[in-house]
Amino acid sequence: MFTAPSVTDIVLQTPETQEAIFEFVFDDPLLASSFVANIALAGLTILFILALARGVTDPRTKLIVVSTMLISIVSIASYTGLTSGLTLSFIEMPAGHPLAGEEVLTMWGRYLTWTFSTPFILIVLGMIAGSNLTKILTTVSMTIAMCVTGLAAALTTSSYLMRWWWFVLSFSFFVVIVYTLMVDWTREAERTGTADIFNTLKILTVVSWFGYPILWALGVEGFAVLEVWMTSWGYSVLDIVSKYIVTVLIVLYVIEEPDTITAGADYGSTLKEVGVTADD
Ligand code: RET
Repeated sequence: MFTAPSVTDIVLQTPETQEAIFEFVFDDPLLASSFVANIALAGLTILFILALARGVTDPRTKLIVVSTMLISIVSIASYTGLTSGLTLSFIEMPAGHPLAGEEVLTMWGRYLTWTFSTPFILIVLGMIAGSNLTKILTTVSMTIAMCVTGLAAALTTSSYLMRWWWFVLSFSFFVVIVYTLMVDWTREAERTGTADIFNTLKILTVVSWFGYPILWALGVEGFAVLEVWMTSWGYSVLDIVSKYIVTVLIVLYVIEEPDTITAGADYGSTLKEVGVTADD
């Protein structure tokens, strides 16, 4: 039988306003600083790239440099979304979840924006390994699939089992990425002559990327062992390694324009022999 909702029901069911979430974030200095620190670091990384890569002339090197810059550009947008309360929500966890029935803060904007940042990381790593378009596009598709299914895992409130099923789907895409990095691109980097730098980047990437599903599982999205600010700082620290540290190492390597990276003046040109002229 239908019963009219009481005033308190309506108040409880009204979604938190963006302003209320914004205030919630800034009432928790640990949470707010985990966002703001990353905006600052992403900005510094962009300035670092601009300062160091100014003189780069080779088009393939430029493509790598621009891709590294896009990682931090996406990051600024991502953390601005979180800081402003736009990409955060309180959602009610389903039965079976350790916090079942409670409203928990989910930072779903993170999973959404990784969809746009992780492809650039993989494009750069694939190019440094000297891989081909097929493998680069495969890993890019896999990471997009991983992030979108990760987003679905975080936002599913109908069933605890379905949340973990999304997690399993997302993890299976992740396995393909790890395999490509550890096997295919490692072999290709040896052939290309970039094994030294590639192996360093690969270890930093694989180790830090494994941290993300671990945090998801331990944080409020999964077993809820960690508090929200801990999960948030965890992701922020992983971002520092997987994005800014990796970017700095890449830029320091490619600005010397070694033969292992460059591909000639007409690389990527869409017209025959046009690329050989200066492009500025
Ligand atoms: C999720 C949960 C579902 C299972 C898996 C995950 C993996 C996430 C990863 C994220 C990497 C993000 C990076 C961001 C940089 O901007 C979605 C947490 C496997 C690996 C590097």
